[in-house]
Amino acid sequence: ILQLIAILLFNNTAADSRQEACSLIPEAWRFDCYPERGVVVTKELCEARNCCFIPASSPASSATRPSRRNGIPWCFYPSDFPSYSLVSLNDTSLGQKGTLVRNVKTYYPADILTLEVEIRYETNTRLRITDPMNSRFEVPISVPTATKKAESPDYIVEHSKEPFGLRVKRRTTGRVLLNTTVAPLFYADQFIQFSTSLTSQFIYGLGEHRSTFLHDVHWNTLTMWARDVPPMEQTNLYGVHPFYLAMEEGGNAHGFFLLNSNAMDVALQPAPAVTWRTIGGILDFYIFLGPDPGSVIEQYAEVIGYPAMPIYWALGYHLCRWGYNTSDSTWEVVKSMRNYGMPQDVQWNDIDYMDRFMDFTFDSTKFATLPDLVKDLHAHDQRYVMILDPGISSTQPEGSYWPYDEGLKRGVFIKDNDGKTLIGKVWPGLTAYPDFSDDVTHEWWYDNLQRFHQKVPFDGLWIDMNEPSNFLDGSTNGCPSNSLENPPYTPGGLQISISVSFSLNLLRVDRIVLFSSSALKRIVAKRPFVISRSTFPSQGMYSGHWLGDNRSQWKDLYTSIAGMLTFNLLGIPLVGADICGFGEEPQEEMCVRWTQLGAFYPFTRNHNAIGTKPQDPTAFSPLARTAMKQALLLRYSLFPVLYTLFHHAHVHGHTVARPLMFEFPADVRTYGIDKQFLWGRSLLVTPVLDPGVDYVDGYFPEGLWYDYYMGDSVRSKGEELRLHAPLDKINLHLREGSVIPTQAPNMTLWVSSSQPLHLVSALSDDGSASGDLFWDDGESIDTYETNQYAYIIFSVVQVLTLNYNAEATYITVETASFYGVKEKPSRVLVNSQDAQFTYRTNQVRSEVMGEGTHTQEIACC
Ligand SMILES: *[C@@H]1O[C@H](CO)[C@@H](O)[C@H](O)[C@H]1NC(C)=O
Ligand SMILES: *[C@@H]1O[C@H](CO)[C@@H](O)[C@H](O)[C@H]1NC(C)=O
Ligand SMILES: *[C@@H]1O[C@H](CO)[C@@H](O)[C@H](O)[C@H]1NC(C)=O
Ligand SMILES: *[C@@H]1O[C@H](CO)[C@@H](O)[C@H](O)[C@H]1NC(C)=O
Ligand SMILES: CC(=O)N[C@H]1CO[C@H](CO)[C@@H](O)[C@@H]1O
Repeated sequence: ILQLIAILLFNNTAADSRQEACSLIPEAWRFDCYPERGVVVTKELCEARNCCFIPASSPASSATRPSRRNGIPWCFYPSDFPSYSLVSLNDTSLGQKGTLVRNVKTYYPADILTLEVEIRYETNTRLRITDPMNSRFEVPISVPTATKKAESPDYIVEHSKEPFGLRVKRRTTGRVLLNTTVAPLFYADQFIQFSTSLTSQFIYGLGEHRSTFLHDVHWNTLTMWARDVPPMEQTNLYGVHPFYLAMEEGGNAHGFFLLNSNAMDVALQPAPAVTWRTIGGILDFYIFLGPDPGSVIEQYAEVIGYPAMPIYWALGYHLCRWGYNTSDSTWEVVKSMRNYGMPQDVQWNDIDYMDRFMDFTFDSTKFATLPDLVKDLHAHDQRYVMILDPGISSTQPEGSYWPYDEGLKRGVFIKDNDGKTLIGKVWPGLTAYPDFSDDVTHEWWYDNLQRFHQKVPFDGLWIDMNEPSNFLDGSTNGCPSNSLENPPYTPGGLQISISVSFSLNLLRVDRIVLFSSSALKRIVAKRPFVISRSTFPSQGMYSGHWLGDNRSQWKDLYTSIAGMLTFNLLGIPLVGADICGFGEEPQEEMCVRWTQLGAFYPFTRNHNAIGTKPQDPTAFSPLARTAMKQALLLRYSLFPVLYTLFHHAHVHGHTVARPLMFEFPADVRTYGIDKQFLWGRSLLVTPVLDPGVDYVDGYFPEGLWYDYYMGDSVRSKGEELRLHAPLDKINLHLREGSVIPTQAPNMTLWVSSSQPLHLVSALSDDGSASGDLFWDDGESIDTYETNQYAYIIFSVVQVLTLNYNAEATYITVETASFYGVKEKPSRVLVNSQDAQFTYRTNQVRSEVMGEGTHTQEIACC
């Protein structure tokens, strides 16, 4: 008996001290040991995992997360939870290679007990940590390979052996960018998990989600698994981008990229810390050292691939809707746009053009005049884009539908476990899905596009439903029952049909987009234009993106800015939301405000759902129409600026639509801003996002800012200013020290882009400014790579000087304006000759034409 009591006492003491150790872990640092959803985690369940159980004092608030209070997990890892240990570590030519061993199995099936880890010092600003030994699935995108260890890396890598953990520090500041010791590492066949502390609560990226630009770290789990669903909060959407940008103290920034395409959860918690939890693939990640936010994105682009240089008309105004119903009614809208002098470069069709929603067909009665419409568009220097979905109708009589018959013959369709063509369901009814991982499919896709192009000479492609979407749960045969279909852990707030989408989604690299882009390139022999709904890292090399099926609501107008900025971080700068909203009907005022903001989306398209009233600019009152026209003309006049920004995205990985924090990383007040943004470094856009107001509040970082229209200046100490914003105005400001090239706008970019330049210089206090222009024929492939482009650098130091390469001599400058000129100058000289000029307070405007075909120097002020 005595012995027994002693044992009981001893046990109690152990339990007590365990409990005490658990309670010492601060709430913000509790890493969830029971992330499975829909489970009420009891003490028994939790302790079966050897985890700490501390229920919150007040009852659980949410029915869907029954074991948390305000998100704080009740069941969390103790600090001595078993993990891997490092048993050897050797130097390699690129860094180090180590072996990790786990002695205690976890509660997930198929633990991988021995792992290798390779630490590659790839460049001074890029560290890669990967698993070199595995024979598991790896994402098939090509990434740069380093051949020798970086000589003076900006980072220091440290490790702990038992339990194994890695720490990465910034050399200059000692700041810990990564510390994986904060929670145990799991590496089972279908459950891989690791955590790290974060440098701050300022974390961005992790697309695609409907959220603010700055993520909330208060127990916020973001799921990634491409999925066809109208954007809602707290759920996985069309795109998968396991990348974040994080801020450090003092304005430094770094990036983290997990190269993994399986379904995953990314759980943020206020420590601040993050947990990555994926159900397949390998651990393979990068850290980018920046040190400023823009450099982080450049370093990320170097790995995933630089964005494509868009064909010029991609940057014009696009008009689309679902429910035009006939080619003639589509044509009517195009004509109406022309009648009102409304800029439009591209007309689109949604699925209505198809014969019973089948790819590579058009309805021969309702869309009989489609080929003529496309000819007419071309005759007006306009372009045509139509939708295509990956699903191919599988129910047509043999011999009547070439895409399916030929696809079967060539074996391009995905097969089920029994080797039969897997049949799902999309718009045309039952469908087969092409296997886009296969090169045979590539050629078949090209043949289909080529055959259709002979009937309807389209100019670009809109790829929809490529998550891929499937209206069935699984296939016509349901879902097979195996471990892939029933993983031990299922990421996601909503039930995900892992089933068939697993095999379709496994590759998760949108090869349909790659195939469409390369086929288009062969067919039209110009830069391909492809817009895709589903996205993955590296896709910016081939396509742009629209933000999906949003609604005509003020809130969606606002969240579109976050979506646009996030995709600029993710290497897909050609992005925009459906202007005026896709679902529901917009109020006129909102549609005007949305068109004004949309004029500053890198990709600007108005699109509307079926069964709703028309929302193209000509459908509104003269007042609204005029305001929309003004906004679009403004965009067209700024085309040289936008085109040059895309050049820098293509060549350097710069963002186009840019968060303020990128230009002012030392100013913490810019970190959360997602109601304003910049084009490049110097054009500040402050849209109205609320109904019934004629003003807008905007934050102006410290410095001198000029009203774009009038040249009036404001000097900000870093403060919020109230701006006048009547319905026909979007506020636009030029940052001091910038020169931007503009052109007289017209109804198509083809016409306006042949106009001479008007230069606007916004002088800084010391009278200096600079800017540049990239220019080429707008459509040939690889003009930069083959030196077929003009490039001009504008710089003002008392004199505005133009430095240009030989290809630029045909470009003419018509006028030049200078903002910030305090006194009226007595003369303005162009290439040493007196020129005409006007002066208004703060602004000199000078005629330049007539001084020869091109200009080298304008001496003003
Ligand atoms: C490191 O070197 C030791 C001794 O040569 C060897 O046993 C071990 O397997 C090596 N480890 C790795 C990860 O290559
Ligand atoms: C890393 O995390 C562990 C566990 O929380 C902590 O003990 C350690 O101090 C951290 N290391 C650094 C360098 O921050
Ligand atoms: C197109 O058809 C839909 C559904 O049949 C209808 O609701 C809509 O009004 C039609 N649109 C036009 C422009 O005729
Ligand atoms: C387009 O250019 C033509 C010819 O120069 C001009 O008459 C017309 O007014 C311009 N259109 C717009 C919308 O500025
Ligand atoms: C329903 C909804 O809001 N959808 C999208 C609309 O556009 C914004 C930004 O574009 C997206 O973030 C939303 O997810």
